[in-house]
Amino acid sequence: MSARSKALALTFCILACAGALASVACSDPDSISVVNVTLREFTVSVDQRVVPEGAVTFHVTNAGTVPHEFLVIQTDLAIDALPTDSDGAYREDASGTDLLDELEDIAPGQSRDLTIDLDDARYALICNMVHREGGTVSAHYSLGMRAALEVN
Ligand SMILES: [Cu+2]
Repeated sequence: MSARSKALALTFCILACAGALASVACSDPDSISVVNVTLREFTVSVDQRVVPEGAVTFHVTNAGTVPHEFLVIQTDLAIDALPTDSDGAYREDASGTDLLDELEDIAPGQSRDLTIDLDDARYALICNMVHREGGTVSAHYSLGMRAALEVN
């Protein structure tokens, strides 16, 4: 083998190894998706609607003026068609839904993180706070605090 072809063979090896390392890093099963969530009266907004299967960190900010909650529910139901109680709040773990985790009582201006392993499925992200004032009961879910997330 000539010196030149030896050098070429070595170069090829280094590139191949670098490529192999890069592909390992790309398919790293420990990588975490981050979804930024903003809560306010009365919406839930997300900066991503579709994320890959695996760990997902929800960075949840209450940009409103009253406390809110953040629930992650696995369901095939439409986000505005979850089972509700008479006050309009989502009935937790009702048929067709699986409440996976939640952050309770997020104060106005506060940000909190929730990390969950999510399977290939559809999810509803909602606030299930119920506000009672005088004779008026208002469920934030029914007022519009819901967003869809797809994991695949
Ligand atoms: Cu709320």
